[in-house]
Amino acid sequence: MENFDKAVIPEQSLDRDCQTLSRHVLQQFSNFTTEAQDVSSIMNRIALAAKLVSRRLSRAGLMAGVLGFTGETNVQGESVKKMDIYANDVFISVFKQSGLVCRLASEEMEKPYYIPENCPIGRYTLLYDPIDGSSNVDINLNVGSIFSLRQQQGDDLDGEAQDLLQDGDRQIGAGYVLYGPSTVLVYTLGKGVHSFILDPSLGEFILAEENITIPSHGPVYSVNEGNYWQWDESIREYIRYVHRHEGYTSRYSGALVGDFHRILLQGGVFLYPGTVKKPEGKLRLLYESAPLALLAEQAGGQASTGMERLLSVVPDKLHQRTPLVIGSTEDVQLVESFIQDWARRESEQQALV
Ligand code: AHM
Ligand code: MG
Repeated sequence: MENFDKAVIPEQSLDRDCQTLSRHVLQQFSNFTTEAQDVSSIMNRIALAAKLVSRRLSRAGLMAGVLGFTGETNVQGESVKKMDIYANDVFISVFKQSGLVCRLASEEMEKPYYIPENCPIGRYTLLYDPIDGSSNVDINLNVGSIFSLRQQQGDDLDGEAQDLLQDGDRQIGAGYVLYGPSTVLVYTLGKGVHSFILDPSLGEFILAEENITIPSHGPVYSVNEGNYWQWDESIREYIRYVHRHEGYTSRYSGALVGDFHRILLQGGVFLYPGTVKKPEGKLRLLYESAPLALLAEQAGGQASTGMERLLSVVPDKLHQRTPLVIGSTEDVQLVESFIQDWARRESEQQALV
């Protein structure tokens, strides 16, 4: 008979159970500095916002006023969902009176939201997409939130937030929350990529996997093929290539966070190229593509516009869009080779005219 008195608790699982997000964030810093404490507090607030959004999503179909559109259009010209507004406001409210961030910039707001009471001390700006993939909300499929943390530079007295118009290497940290069967938070502070799962019984994000690496190649290609008719010939050539070769499989959920998460864990490539209607693609650089690009690189993968490294792109405006090719190194490079070969052939032909 088993001796229950001497039950051995494996050390690894005890340690894992205790590894909360805030402890993990502090461990990313070598000293217990003000910066370490601030960033840890910011991550805690993001985690709180994620819990509030997760709770509302889990009961969305049971509550009035959660699903559907507000009837408004945002600065991007897109129809706004009630969940977009709720989640946008949640991020604002968790950072009010925090003394942590002075500005919040999001997909849902034309200009950054200033928190004047934080401004004398808040040295950071949070950029975020409160609900990514919001077309999935009403049908109970996965959605996400994306965030990016930058150091504020200068006083921004004119309220134009010009200092945000810099390349993606300026990000101090980035991550996303995936609201799926479980709620997962993935983040980087430039020292690897780590994932946490929300344990609803504890109300805590608990470490699931440290130092995640993207396989150098994967079978998945993730793209909205309904846009085929609007793509450049280079992208069509790439899609014909994967159709004609064994070993590829298509997965596209309509929510970037979910599609990226699959690729982070299993390898492959996600692309949202330019289209006839949207030559710069659909995805926004500062709070969608650049944070995921930082995660991709930190996990050993790549992110590109097709023509250049995504993290090197300097935007002209807050809501700038860029084409995005992201995921496993070999797969991103294959897509790039189609785009760049086509561009080279085009310019050679032009030179002949
Ligand atoms: P959103 O943040 O307004 O929801 O838009 C971004 C989403 C991405 O999550 C997703 O990859 C893409 O838009 C889907 O767009 P499409 O329906 O054109 O394929
Ligand atoms: Mg989005």
